[in-house]
Amino acid sequence: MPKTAFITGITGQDGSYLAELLLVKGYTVYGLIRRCSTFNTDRIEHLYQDPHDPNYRLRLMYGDLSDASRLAGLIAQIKPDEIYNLGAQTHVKVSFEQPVLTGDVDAIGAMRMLEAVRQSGRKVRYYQAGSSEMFGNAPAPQNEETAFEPASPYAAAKLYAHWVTKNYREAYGIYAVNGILFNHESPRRGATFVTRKITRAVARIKLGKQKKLFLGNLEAKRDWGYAPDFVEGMWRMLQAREPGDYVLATGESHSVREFCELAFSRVGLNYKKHVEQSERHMRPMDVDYLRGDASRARKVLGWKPKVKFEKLVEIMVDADLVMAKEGREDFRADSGIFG
Ligand code: NAP
Ligand code: G4F
Repeated sequence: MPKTAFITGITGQDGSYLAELLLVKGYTVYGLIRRCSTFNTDRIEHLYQDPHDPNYRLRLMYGDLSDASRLAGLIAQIKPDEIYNLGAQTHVKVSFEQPVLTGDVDAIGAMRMLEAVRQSGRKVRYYQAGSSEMFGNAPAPQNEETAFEPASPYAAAKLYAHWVTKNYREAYGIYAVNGILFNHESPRRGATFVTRKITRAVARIKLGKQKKLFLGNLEAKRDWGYAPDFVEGMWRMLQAREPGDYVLATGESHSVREFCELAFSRVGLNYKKHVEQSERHMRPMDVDYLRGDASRARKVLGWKPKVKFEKLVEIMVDADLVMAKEGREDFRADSGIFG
Protein backbone atom coordinates (compact mmCIF):
# COMPACT_ATOMS: atom_id res chain seq x y z
CA MET A 1 0.00 0.00 0.00
CA PRO A 2 1.39 3.45 -0.85
CA LYS A 3 2.10 5.37 2.35
CA THR A 4 1.23 8.88 3.44
CA ALA A 5 3.78 11.13 5.15
CA PHE A 6 3.37 14.48 6.86
CA ILE A 7 6.46 16.74 6.97
CA THR A 8 6.76 19.88 9.07
CA GLY A 9 9.58 22.12 7.83
CA ILE A 10 9.06 20.96 4.21
CA THR A 11 10.23 24.36 2.91
CA GLY A 12 13.60 23.95 4.68
CA GLN A 13 16.79 22.28 3.44
CA ASP A 14 16.02 18.82 4.87
CA GLY A 15 12.28 18.99 4.24
CA SER A 16 12.86 19.58 0.54
CA TYR A 17 15.26 16.63 0.14
CA LEU A 18 13.03 14.38 2.24
CA ALA A 19 9.96 15.28 0.16
CA GLU A 20 11.92 14.38 -3.00
CA LEU A 21 12.97 11.03 -1.53
CA LEU A 22 9.47 10.09 -0.35
CA LEU A 23 7.82 11.09 -3.64
CA VAL A 24 10.28 8.83 -5.50
CA LYS A 25 9.34 6.03 -3.11
CA GLY A 26 5.66 6.46 -4.04
CA TYR A 27 4.45 8.26 -0.90
CA THR A 28 1.77 10.90 -0.85
CA VAL A 29 3.49 13.79 0.93
CA TYR A 30 1.73 16.45 2.95
CA GLY A 31 3.84 19.43 3.96
CA LEU A 32 3.19 22.10 6.55
CA ILE A 33 3.89 25.59 5.22
CA ARG A 34 3.70 28.92 7.00
CA ARG A 35 1.67 31.76 5.59
CA CYS A 36 4.19 34.49 4.64
CA SER A 37 3.85 37.76 2.78
CA THR A 38 6.49 36.51 0.33
CA PHE A 39 6.89 33.06 -1.19
CA ASN A 40 8.86 30.65 1.01
CA THR A 41 8.57 27.60 -1.26
CA ASP A 42 11.71 28.04 -3.42
CA ARG A 43 13.29 24.78 -2.28
CA ILE A 44 10.25 22.71 -3.29
CA GLU A 45 9.31 24.67 -6.40
CA HIS A 46 10.63 21.86 -8.65
CA LEU A 47 8.32 19.36 -6.92
CA TYR A 48 5.16 21.44 -7.27
CA GLN A 49 2.15 19.62 -8.69
CA ASP A 50 -1.13 21.14 -9.78
CA PRO A 51 -3.68 20.53 -6.98
CA HIS A 52 -6.38 20.20 -9.64
CA ASP A 53 -4.73 17.00 -10.81
CA PRO A 54 -6.64 14.24 -8.96
CA ASN A 55 -3.41 12.22 -8.57
CA TYR A 56 -1.22 14.96 -7.17
CA ARG A 57 0.99 13.64 -4.36
CA LEU A 58 2.62 16.76 -2.90
CA ARG A 59 0.03 18.57 -0.83
CA LEU A 60 0.88 21.76 1.02
CA MET A 61 -1.19 22.79 4.03
CA TYR A 62 -0.98 26.04 6.00
CA GLY A 63 -0.11 25.73 9.66
CA ASP A 64 2.45 26.53 12.33
CA LEU A 65 4.09 24.57 15.13
CA SER A 66 2.75 27.16 17.57
CA ASP A 67 -0.86 26.32 16.62
CA ALA A 68 -1.86 23.13 18.47
CA SER A 69 -5.44 22.97 17.23
CA ARG A 70 -4.36 23.23 13.60
CA LEU A 71 -1.76 20.46 14.05
CA ALA A 72 -4.37 18.16 15.63
CA GLY A 73 -6.85 18.98 12.85
CA LEU A 74 -4.27 18.25 10.15
CA ILE A 75 -3.27 14.91 11.64
CA ALA A 76 -6.96 13.91 11.85
CA GLN A 77 -7.49 14.98 8.23
CA ILE A 78 -4.29 13.59 6.67
CA LYS A 79 -4.20 10.30 8.61
CA PRO A 80 -0.44 9.96 8.04
CA ASP A 81 1.49 6.71 8.38
CA GLU A 82 4.68 8.66 9.09
CA ILE A 83 5.35 12.12 10.51
CA TYR A 84 8.69 13.91 10.20
CA ASN A 85 8.86 16.86 12.59
CA LEU A 86 11.59 18.97 10.96
CA GLY A 87 10.07 22.42 11.50
CA ALA A 88 12.08 24.62 13.88
CA GLN A 89 13.85 27.92 14.48
CA THR A 90 17.18 26.38 13.49
CA HIS A 91 19.80 29.11 13.94
CA VAL A 92 21.85 28.73 17.13
CA LYS A 93 22.95 32.38 17.36
CA VAL A 94 19.41 33.61 16.70
CA SER A 95 18.24 31.39 19.59
CA PHE A 96 20.23 33.64 21.95
CA GLU A 97 18.34 36.62 20.52
CA GLN A 98 14.90 34.92 20.44
CA PRO A 99 15.08 32.29 23.20
CA VAL A 100 11.37 32.32 24.03
CA LEU A 101 10.25 31.85 20.44
CA THR A 102 12.87 29.13 19.97
CA GLY A 103 11.55 27.30 23.05
CA ASP A 104 7.97 27.67 21.91
CA VAL A 105 8.55 26.32 18.39
CA ASP A 106 11.38 23.81 18.90
CA ALA A 107 10.44 22.39 22.33
CA ILE A 108 6.71 22.95 22.85
CA GLY A 109 6.11 22.60 19.09
CA ALA A 110 7.34 19.00 19.34
CA MET A 111 5.12 18.46 22.39
CA ARG A 112 2.14 19.80 20.42
CA MET A 113 2.87 17.32 17.63
CA LEU A 114 3.23 14.38 20.01
CA GLU A 115 0.02 15.28 21.86
CA ALA A 116 -1.82 15.53 18.56
CA VAL A 117 -0.52 12.07 17.63
CA ARG A 118 -1.46 10.61 21.03
CA GLN A 119 -4.94 12.12 21.00
CA SER A 120 -5.57 10.95 17.42
CA GLY A 121 -5.29 7.35 18.67
CA ARG A 122 -3.73 6.43 15.30
CA LYS A 123 -0.74 4.16 14.79
CA VAL A 124 1.68 6.76 13.45
CA ARG A 125 5.47 6.57 13.17
CA TYR A 126 6.99 9.86 14.38
CA TYR A 127 10.47 11.26 13.66
CA GLN A 128 11.87 14.08 15.83
CA ALA A 129 14.70 16.17 14.35
CA GLY A 130 17.25 16.27 17.14
CA SER A 131 20.66 17.87 16.93
CA SER A 132 24.31 17.27 17.82
CA GLU A 133 24.13 20.73 19.43
CA MET A 134 22.47 18.90 22.35
CA PHE A 135 25.93 17.48 23.19
CA GLY A 136 27.41 20.95 23.59
CA ASN A 137 31.00 20.64 24.75
CA ALA A 138 30.76 16.97 25.82
CA PRO A 139 33.91 15.08 24.76
CA ALA A 140 34.10 13.71 21.20
CA PRO A 141 33.29 11.36 19.60
CA GLN A 142 29.65 11.77 20.65
CA ASN A 143 27.21 8.88 20.32
CA GLU A 144 23.83 7.79 21.75
CA GLU A 145 25.42 7.12 25.16
CA THR A 146 27.12 10.53 25.50
CA ALA A 147 25.65 12.77 28.22
CA PHE A 148 24.02 15.92 26.86
CA GLU A 149 25.39 19.38 27.76
CA PRO A 150 23.26 21.89 25.81
CA ALA A 151 25.05 25.22 25.37
CA SER A 152 22.35 27.44 23.81
CA PRO A 153 18.60 28.06 24.04
CA TYR A 154 18.32 26.16 20.73
CA ALA A 155 20.12 23.12 22.12
CA ALA A 156 18.08 23.17 25.34
CA ALA A 157 14.82 23.38 23.36
CA LYS A 158 15.89 20.46 21.15
CA LEU A 159 16.79 18.48 24.26
CA TYR A 160 13.28 18.99 25.68
CA ALA A 161 11.88 17.70 22.38
CA HIS A 162 14.27 14.73 22.56
CA TRP A 163 13.16 13.72 26.06
CA VAL A 164 9.41 14.08 25.44
CA THR A 165 9.73 12.00 22.26
CA LYS A 166 11.41 9.25 24.30
CA ASN A 167 8.81 9.69 27.04
CA TYR A 168 5.86 9.31 24.64
CA ARG A 169 7.49 6.19 23.20
CA GLU A 170 7.92 4.63 26.63
CA ALA A 171 4.72 5.88 28.29
CA TYR A 172 2.24 5.42 25.43
CA GLY A 173 3.93 2.90 23.15
CA ILE A 174 4.05 5.38 20.25
CA TYR A 175 6.58 4.53 17.53
CA ALA A 176 8.57 7.72 18.11
CA VAL A 177 12.26 8.12 17.26
CA ASN A 178 14.92 10.76 17.79
CA GLY A 179 17.49 11.40 15.10
CA ILE A 180 20.54 13.10 16.62
CA LEU A 181 21.98 14.60 13.48
CA PHE A 182 25.35 16.26 13.11
CA ASN A 183 25.63 19.23 10.75
CA HIS A 184 24.60 18.48 7.20
CA GLU A 185 24.85 20.91 4.34
CA SER A 186 24.08 21.32 0.64
CA PRO A 187 23.51 23.98 -2.00
CA ARG A 188 20.06 24.36 -0.38
CA ARG A 189 21.52 25.21 3.04
CA GLY A 190 20.24 28.50 4.46
CA ALA A 191 22.64 31.34 3.59
CA THR A 192 23.14 32.32 7.25
CA PHE A 193 24.81 29.03 8.24
CA VAL A 194 28.57 29.16 8.07
CA THR A 195 29.20 26.70 5.20
CA ARG A 196 26.77 28.32 2.80
CA LYS A 197 27.78 31.78 3.93
CA ILE A 198 31.35 30.87 2.93
CA THR A 199 30.53 29.21 -0.40
CA ARG A 200 28.21 32.07 -1.46
CA ALA A 201 30.94 34.56 -0.60
CA VAL A 202 33.61 32.55 -2.46
CA ALA A 203 31.52 32.68 -5.62
CA ARG A 204 30.65 36.36 -5.27
CA ILE A 205 34.25 37.37 -4.45
CA LYS A 206 35.56 35.37 -7.41
CA LEU A 207 33.13 37.22 -9.68
CA GLY A 208 33.97 40.62 -8.19
CA LYS A 209 30.51 41.04 -6.61
CA GLN A 210 31.75 41.09 -3.00
CA LYS A 211 34.98 42.23 -1.34
CA LYS A 212 35.19 40.63 2.10
CA LEU A 213 33.70 37.84 4.15
CA PHE A 214 33.13 38.57 7.85
CA LEU A 215 33.01 35.51 10.09
CA GLY A 216 33.03 34.74 13.81
CA ASN A 217 34.81 31.80 15.46
CA LEU A 218 37.14 30.21 12.86
CA GLU A 219 38.44 27.52 15.21
CA ALA A 220 35.09 25.79 15.89
CA LYS A 221 35.07 22.25 14.51
CA ARG A 222 32.05 20.50 13.05
CA ASP A 223 31.25 17.08 11.61
CA TRP A 224 29.83 18.22 8.25
CA GLY A 225 27.93 15.79 6.02
CA TYR A 226 25.69 16.04 2.94
CA ALA A 227 21.98 16.63 3.56
CA PRO A 228 20.57 14.10 1.01
CA ASP A 229 22.55 11.32 2.78
CA PHE A 230 21.06 12.38 6.10
CA VAL A 231 17.38 12.50 5.06
CA GLU A 232 17.80 8.94 3.83
CA GLY A 233 18.85 8.07 7.39
CA MET A 234 15.69 9.71 8.78
CA TRP A 235 13.54 7.54 6.52
CA ARG A 236 15.46 4.41 7.55
CA MET A 237 14.79 5.18 11.22
CA LEU A 238 11.03 5.00 10.59
CA GLN A 239 11.33 1.69 8.70
CA ALA A 240 13.13 -0.18 11.51
CA ARG A 241 11.38 -2.98 13.37
CA GLU A 242 11.71 -1.21 16.75
CA PRO A 243 11.76 2.54 17.48
CA GLY A 244 15.04 3.93 18.86
CA ASP A 245 17.35 6.93 18.88
CA TYR A 246 20.22 7.26 16.42
CA VAL A 247 23.22 9.49 15.79
CA LEU A 248 23.88 10.32 12.12
CA ALA A 249 27.35 11.71 11.42
CA THR A 250 30.34 11.27 9.10
CA GLY A 251 32.87 10.67 11.89
CA GLU A 252 35.20 13.41 10.54
CA SER A 253 35.58 16.87 12.00
CA HIS A 254 36.98 20.04 10.40
CA SER A 255 37.33 23.65 11.50
CA VAL A 256 35.58 26.64 9.97
CA ARG A 257 39.09 27.80 8.96
CA GLU A 258 39.70 24.52 7.04
CA PHE A 259 36.33 24.94 5.31
CA CYS A 260 37.37 28.46 4.22
CA GLU A 261 40.78 27.27 3.02
CA LEU A 262 39.31 24.54 0.84
CA ALA A 263 36.39 26.59 -0.49
CA PHE A 264 38.53 29.56 -1.54
CA SER A 265 41.20 27.31 -3.05
CA ARG A 266 38.53 25.64 -5.20
CA VAL A 267 38.39 28.91 -7.20
CA GLY A 268 42.11 29.66 -6.95
CA LEU A 269 41.88 32.19 -4.08
CA ASN A 270 43.63 32.44 -0.72
CA TYR A 271 41.07 32.82 2.11
CA LYS A 272 43.52 34.88 4.18
CA LYS A 273 43.16 37.76 1.71
CA HIS A 274 39.35 37.87 1.97
CA VAL A 275 38.19 36.64 5.39
CA GLU A 276 37.98 38.94 8.41
CA GLN A 277 36.87 38.09 11.91
CA SER A 278 34.08 40.15 13.40
CA GLU A 279 32.63 40.32 16.93
CA ARG A 280 29.23 40.56 15.31
CA HIS A 281 29.29 36.86 14.42
CA MET A 282 30.56 35.58 17.78
CA ARG A 283 28.08 33.77 20.05
CA PRO A 284 27.70 34.33 23.81
CA MET A 285 28.85 30.71 24.09
CA ASP A 286 29.97 28.34 21.32
CA VAL A 287 30.37 24.61 20.86
CA ASP A 288 34.04 23.93 20.09
CA TYR A 289 34.26 20.42 18.76
CA LEU A 290 31.65 18.05 17.40
CA ARG A 291 32.52 14.68 15.88
CA GLY A 292 29.89 11.97 15.79
CA ASP A 293 30.05 8.21 16.04
CA ALA A 294 27.24 6.76 13.91
CA SER A 295 28.12 3.09 14.42
CA ARG A 296 24.67 2.26 15.80
CA ALA A 297 22.91 3.63 12.69
CA ARG A 298 25.39 1.75 10.53
CA LYS A 299 24.82 -1.52 12.37
CA VAL A 300 21.04 -1.41 12.87
CA LEU A 301 19.87 0.66 9.89
CA GLY A 302 22.66 -0.10 7.41
CA TRP A 303 23.15 3.68 7.03
CA LYS A 304 26.41 5.14 5.77
CA PRO A 305 27.08 8.65 4.42
CA LYS A 306 28.35 8.71 0.83
CA VAL A 307 29.68 12.27 0.47
CA LYS A 308 32.85 13.27 2.32
CA PHE A 309 34.03 16.71 3.41
CA GLU A 310 36.16 17.61 0.35
CA LYS A 311 33.40 16.60 -2.06
CA LEU A 312 30.79 18.51 -0.04
CA VAL A 313 32.85 21.72 -0.30
CA GLU A 314 33.20 21.21 -4.06
CA ILE A 315 29.46 20.61 -4.55
CA MET A 316 28.56 23.76 -2.62
CA VAL A 317 31.15 26.08 -4.19
CA ASP A 318 30.32 24.90 -7.71
CA ALA A 319 26.58 25.36 -7.17
CA ASP A 320 27.07 28.87 -5.76
CA LEU A 321 29.31 29.83 -8.68
CA VAL A 322 26.55 28.91 -11.12
CA MET A 323 23.96 30.85 -9.09
CA ALA A 324 26.18 33.93 -8.77
CA LYS A 325 27.02 33.88 -12.50
CA GLU A 326 23.30 33.82 -13.29
CA GLY A 327 22.56 36.51 -10.67
CA ARG A 328 20.29 34.12 -8.79
CA GLU A 329 21.65 34.66 -5.25
CA ASP A 330 18.82 34.52 -2.72
CA PHE A 331 19.85 37.85 -1.22
CA ARG A 332 22.52 40.34 -2.15
CA ALA A 333 23.87 41.63 1.15
CA ASP A 334 27.68 41.59 1.06
CA SER A 335 29.36 40.07 4.09
CA GLY A 336 26.35 38.19 5.43
CA ILE A 337 24.92 40.80 7.77
CA PHE A 338 22.34 38.29 8.92
CA GLY A 339 24.58 35.26 9.42
P1 NAP B 1 15.92 24.95 7.87
O1 NAP B 1 16.42 24.89 6.48
O2 NAP B 1 16.22 26.16 8.69
O3 NAP B 1 14.32 24.76 7.80
C1 NAP B 1 13.51 24.96 8.92
C2 NAP B 1 12.08 24.70 8.55
O4 NAP B 1 11.24 24.91 9.70
C3 NAP B 1 11.53 25.63 7.45
O5 NAP B 1 10.66 24.91 6.62
C4 NAP B 1 10.76 26.67 8.26
O6 NAP B 1 9.73 27.29 7.54
C5 NAP B 1 10.15 25.76 9.33
N1 NAP B 1 9.66 26.48 10.49
C6 NAP B 1 10.28 27.45 11.21
N2 NAP B 1 9.48 27.91 12.19
C7 NAP B 1 8.31 27.21 12.09
C8 NAP B 1 7.08 27.25 12.79
N3 NAP B 1 6.87 28.11 13.79
N4 NAP B 1 6.10 26.41 12.41
C9 NAP B 1 6.29 25.55 11.37
N5 NAP B 1 7.42 25.48 10.65
C10 NAP B 1 8.42 26.30 11.00
O7 NAP B 1 16.38 23.68 8.71
P2 NAP B 1 17.03 22.28 8.22
O8 NAP B 1 18.49 22.47 8.12
O9 NAP B 1 16.26 21.77 7.08
O10 NAP B 1 16.79 21.38 9.51
C11 NAP B 1 15.64 20.54 9.63
C12 NAP B 1 15.49 20.11 11.08
O11 NAP B 1 16.63 19.36 11.49
C13 NAP B 1 15.38 21.26 12.07
O12 NAP B 1 14.51 20.88 13.10
C14 NAP B 1 16.79 21.42 12.61
O13 NAP B 1 16.76 21.99 13.90
C15 NAP B 1 17.24 19.98 12.62
N6 NAP B 1 18.68 19.76 12.46
C16 NAP B 1 19.32 20.27 11.37
C17 NAP B 1 20.67 20.01 11.21
C18 NAP B 1 21.44 20.54 10.02
O14 NAP B 1 22.67 20.48 10.07
N7 NAP B 1 20.79 20.97 8.97
C19 NAP B 1 21.36 19.23 12.15
C20 NAP B 1 20.65 18.73 13.24
C21 NAP B 1 19.30 18.99 13.38
P3 NAP B 1 10.01 28.63 6.64
O15 NAP B 1 10.63 28.15 5.36
O16 NAP B 1 8.67 29.20 6.47
O17 NAP B 1 10.96 29.49 7.43
O1 G4F C 1 26.78 26.93 10.55
P1 G4F C 1 26.43 27.21 11.97
O2 G4F C 1 25.58 28.39 12.24
O3 G4F C 1 25.83 25.87 12.53
P2 G4F C 1 25.64 25.31 14.03
O4 G4F C 1 25.65 26.38 15.04
O5 G4F C 1 26.63 24.20 14.20
O6 G4F C 1 24.16 24.74 13.95
C1 G4F C 1 23.72 23.98 12.82
O7 G4F C 1 24.00 22.61 13.04
C2 G4F C 1 23.30 22.04 14.16
C3 G4F C 1 23.75 20.58 14.26
O8 G4F C 1 24.90 20.49 15.08
C4 G4F C 1 21.82 22.17 13.90
F1 G4F C 1 21.12 21.59 14.91
C5 G4F C 1 21.44 23.64 13.78
O9 G4F C 1 20.04 23.75 13.49
C6 G4F C 1 22.23 24.25 12.63
O10 G4F C 1 21.82 23.62 11.44
O11 G4F C 1 27.79 27.42 12.82
C7 G4F C 1 28.82 26.44 12.81
C8 G4F C 1 30.05 27.01 13.51
C9 G4F C 1 29.75 27.62 14.88
O12 G4F C 1 30.75 27.24 15.79
C10 G4F C 1 29.82 29.11 14.64
O13 G4F C 1 30.22 29.87 15.79
O14 G4F C 1 30.56 28.08 12.71
C11 G4F C 1 30.88 29.16 13.57
N1 G4F C 1 30.84 30.40 12.78
C12 G4F C 1 31.92 31.21 12.60
N2 G4F C 1 31.57 32.28 11.91
C13 G4F C 1 29.78 30.98 12.21
C14 G4F C 1 30.23 32.16 11.65
N3 G4F C 1 28.49 30.57 12.09
C15 G4F C 1 27.63 31.37 11.42
N4 G4F C 1 26.34 30.98 11.26
N5 G4F C 1 28.03 32.57 10.86
C16 G4F C 1 29.34 33.01 10.97
O15 G4F C 1 29.67 34.08 10.48
